[in-house]
Amino acid sequence: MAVPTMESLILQLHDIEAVKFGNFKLKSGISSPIYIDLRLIVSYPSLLRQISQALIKTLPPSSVYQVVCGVPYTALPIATCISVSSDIPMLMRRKEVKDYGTAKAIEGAFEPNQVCLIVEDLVTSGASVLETAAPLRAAGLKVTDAVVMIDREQGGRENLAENGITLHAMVKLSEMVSILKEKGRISEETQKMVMKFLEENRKVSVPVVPASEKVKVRIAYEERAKMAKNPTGKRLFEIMVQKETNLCVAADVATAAELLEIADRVGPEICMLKTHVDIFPDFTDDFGSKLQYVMVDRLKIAEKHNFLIFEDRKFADIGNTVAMQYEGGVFRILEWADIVNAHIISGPGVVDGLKLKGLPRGRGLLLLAEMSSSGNLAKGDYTAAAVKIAEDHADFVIGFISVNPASWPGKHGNPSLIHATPGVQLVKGGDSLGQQYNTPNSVISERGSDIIIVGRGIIKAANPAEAAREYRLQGWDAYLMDCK
Ligand code: S5P
Repeated sequence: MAVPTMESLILQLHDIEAVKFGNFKLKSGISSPIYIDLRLIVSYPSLLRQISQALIKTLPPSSVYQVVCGVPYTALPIATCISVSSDIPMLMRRKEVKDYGTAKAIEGAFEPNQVCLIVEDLVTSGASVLETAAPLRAAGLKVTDAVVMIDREQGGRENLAENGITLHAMVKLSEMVSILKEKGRISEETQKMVMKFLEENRKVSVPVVPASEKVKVRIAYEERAKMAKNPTGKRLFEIMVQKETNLCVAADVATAAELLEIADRVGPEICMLKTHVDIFPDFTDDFGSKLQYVMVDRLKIAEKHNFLIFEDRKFADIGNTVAMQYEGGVFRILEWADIVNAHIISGPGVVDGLKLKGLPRGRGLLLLAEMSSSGNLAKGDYTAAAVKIAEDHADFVIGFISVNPASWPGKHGNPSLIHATPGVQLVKGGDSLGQQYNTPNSVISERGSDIIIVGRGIIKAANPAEAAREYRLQGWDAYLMDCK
């Protein structure tokens, strides 16, 4: 079957009202004289088929790719058509990763290092293509090219190129508008309005953050290392700079042996390893001697890779009790954890109690100022109280567990204090027990945090070391972008 002409495709899109002219409010809040809704094409199978053929023809003949993946949702049927007609297998990226079932971000069969072509309907900033490329790359696939029906010419091509992806567009928005004008579908006035709109909105940055929400330019971590009053807080900033990482892995694995293994594998990528030692069956009284052995070994791994150990104990009792819990019991946390954390529900005494034991050893404390789980109560005045307690104990408190520090009054707050944020995966989503996930870029850039804490996104990945590397690169890039 002959490949349809561009002109005929555009006229058909106009016929079915997938392209409309008027005054439309876009998701970003701006008003646009043109609105494109390509979801409609599923109702016109012949047009869908023609578009898929035209997209394949858009690629240079030398293109080599072993799999295709559509950006959910609009491009899924287009990718399916390309896959079926060219006999090239398809992959699907889950838009939201749930924690039940296999919890995979990518569905389908593939081999590492295979080249995956991304298919998209419309590119504005390129953010959604990048959101699909990230989990594909984390799974070991190579993403070098994206093919798209319409390029809105608003910076997507450049943003993608910066991330190693060449954009191939079937048609540019300006070309499409001029064809519609030539064919008498729109007036010259409308054409001018659209062109003016395009000119005025030439560059949409990635990610699309409303200017009013954007956090101020950051103070570099090396500067903040100098400001830190606590030696562990200072060291943490220094390690982040030396290793170019703001990644903390939450090593919530089943046994101490697995913890040691994962620590060694992800060690080069992280500034901090977060543990929950009370998960491990070998960390009971019965396993006292073994515990000691594991502790010694673990410290060796931490030294080898230069990261800090953060036991996520979430102390919450009165000062006297937490001091005993910190030092004693089976776990003897004070002996080996550089950093612990505490809820402030019991008031500032919890910090006094932990400080009594921790400060002489040069340890540091993070306060839970916000939480990532849905329906949690750590907000408003509670968060403000955590900030006040931290300021009052800046010799021992090194920072916060926070979720959206950019929304706090005073935004980043005291730059000597660090923000670490859990609930991070490569795609937004949640688990079946209330956990809520944001992407590394959103956490660092939009939410103004310093450290991404990633658990299952890394430890459940087929290759945790590679996944850790991907998270590290994304977290670090987001930080560098904000420093500019
Ligand atoms: O609010 C919080 C605070 C913490 S420390 N929400 C959290 O999820 N955490 C911890 O971060 C949680 O205990 C777990 O160890 C990790 C998140 O793991 P993931 O598998 O959901 O990434």
